[in-house]
Amino acid sequence: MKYMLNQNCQTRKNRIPIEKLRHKLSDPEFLLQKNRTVSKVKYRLQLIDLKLSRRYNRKIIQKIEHRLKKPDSIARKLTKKGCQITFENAREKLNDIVGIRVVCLYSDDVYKIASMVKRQKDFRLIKEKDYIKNPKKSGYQSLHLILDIPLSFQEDTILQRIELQIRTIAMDFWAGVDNHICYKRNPEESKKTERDLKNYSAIISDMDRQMLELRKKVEKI
Ligand code: 0O2
Repeated sequence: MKYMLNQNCQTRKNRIPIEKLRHKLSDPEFLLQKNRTVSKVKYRLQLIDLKLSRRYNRKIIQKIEHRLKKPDSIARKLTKKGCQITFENAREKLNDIVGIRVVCLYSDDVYKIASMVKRQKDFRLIKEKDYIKNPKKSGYQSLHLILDIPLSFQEDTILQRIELQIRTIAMDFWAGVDNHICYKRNPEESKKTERDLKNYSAIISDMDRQMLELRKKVEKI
């Protein structure tokens, strides 16, 4: 998905709503909830890694990282969806204000991790997007799980929406380069780069497949 809006979305019309958004996103209670959600999910992922690493006798999860979406990026996405730039719309319409990413070596590990995440009794799976089986037009590959994570305080439980991206190191490398040089830029500027990246995505997918075959051969020996 490409945006024609400028990178920071700071048109004169948007400046005030973005400033209001920025203010609400820096509210201590909001930040505490988001940080607690990230800690909770990371803790489960670390447990999943322990269990899988013991079962398969090798390290399964290579990297876990997270980010809170920045006000400019939220504004850009809401504008793209045709919504007004408000805190309420950000909470209701966006799944990825909290984004957590898990990176592993092999493509079959992606599904092992996803299956364990889906078995967490208190996590609610909202949507699954398999951009590995069906890569995006850009060539982007990753498995996305949209989840609701419960947070409890006294008698109340609130659900926190997150987007969990699970992918191989190769897919992560591709997405990193795409993010740097192509994603969210004016498509007219980068037609050739887009084509190149799409070709490299196919190469990366082939490389992932070959590495998996190699691992399976070695495991047989
Ligand atoms: P950033 O920088 O991560 O904040 P939806 O409302 O679910 O229909 P959404 O959320 O755009 O629409 O879903 P989608 O298309 O699954 O994309 C979610 C995220 O996946 C993006 O978030 C990117 O992180 C990543 N992504 C999707 N397509 C591409 C791509 O072509 N290249 C790269 N590098 N990453 C991609 P954001 O908010 O766009 O960006």
